[in-house]
Amino acid sequence: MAKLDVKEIVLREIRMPLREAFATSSGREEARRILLLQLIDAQGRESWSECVAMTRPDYWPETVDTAWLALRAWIAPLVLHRTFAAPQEVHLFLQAVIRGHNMAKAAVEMATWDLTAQQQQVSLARLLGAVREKVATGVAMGIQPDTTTLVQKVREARDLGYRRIKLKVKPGTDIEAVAAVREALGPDTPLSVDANCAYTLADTEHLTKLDAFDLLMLEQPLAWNDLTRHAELQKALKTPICLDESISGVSEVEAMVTLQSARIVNIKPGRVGGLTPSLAIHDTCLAHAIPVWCGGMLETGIGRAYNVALASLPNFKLPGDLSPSARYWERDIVSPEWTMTDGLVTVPLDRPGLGVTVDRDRIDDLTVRVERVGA
Ligand code: OSB
Ligand code: MG
Repeated sequence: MAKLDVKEIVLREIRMPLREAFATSSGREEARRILLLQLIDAQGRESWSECVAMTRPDYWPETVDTAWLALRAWIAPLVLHRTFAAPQEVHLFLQAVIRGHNMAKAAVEMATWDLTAQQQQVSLARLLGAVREKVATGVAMGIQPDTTTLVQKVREARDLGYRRIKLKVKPGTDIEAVAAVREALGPDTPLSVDANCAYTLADTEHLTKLDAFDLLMLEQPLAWNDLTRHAELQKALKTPICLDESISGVSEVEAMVTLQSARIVNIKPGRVGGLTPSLAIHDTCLAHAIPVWCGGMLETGIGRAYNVALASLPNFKLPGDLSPSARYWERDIVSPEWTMTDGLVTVPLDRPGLGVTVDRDRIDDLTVRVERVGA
């Protein structure tokens, strides 16, 4: 078996304006600062990955700048001076020696999966255990200035074929907005809401009003570090709670199951520290009959490739936040760009590695800083 022998890690920051600003209960993003990695191994093979940390710590504690520091100062030096038998070993090692910094660790760990797929001449999806050639896609709709605009955007998204519509909500922009959207969509379109931690248990009675709209789920209503209160809230609600920010690994999933804090899990490989813990969460949830879906972080086509591969696994039973490139970007940094037909994205099963080619010229044009570690 080939070994993982990474000789150089290149950190690169690019800036990409979003086609449309994305507002949540906790922040607003107009242009993405994106940290990209290149890992180069002893044979000269190369893998690109994307660190999903954002500009500000309003979704998650890490940011582009803290991830850059963690990668340069601690993670890259540790990985560069060792040989690993497999990506799982990279994860175990990083997990053992560094607390937190999951998004920074994930960027390295995920690239080692791609390197392994390239060594074995298989697609990343097949290496992970793909069972489907197309994955269902939902759209995440940011908070809009008014309900009329929201309803119009939701109609457009539905007409594009999305298999599920998710609305960002916050106190004051919730029940009425959901009622208007449900009315416009009719009863058959799967609809969900995401609160990004904006409520407290004092809002329980208010949130029970959501039960009238047959929502697929209420995503992360309460604080990220509060499984106990989520269990209290879930007892009072018919609508299934889904956890996003609260799940940073298998142990939170186990606690969630014990406490009955939620019935659905959102997996973002960046948030949990990579694809190895994503697979472990996937399997744990499957064993407890808890469906999972793949979340999004407004990724470029590079991050999207990893998410699409992951979403091809059996327990990804609900549509993911896997919008095609054109939803976010004027022009993506991969070719072919990610597209969606009839609400489905095709999993590249038959190309080695990620299944897309990185557009280096485009990346060079967008780059604002580069740092090489280990060259
Ligand atoms: O809570 O799921 C979230 C985007 C950035 C940060 C957090 C979240 C999101 C999304 C997904 O809702 C948007 C997307 O990538 O399509
Ligand atoms: Mg979320």
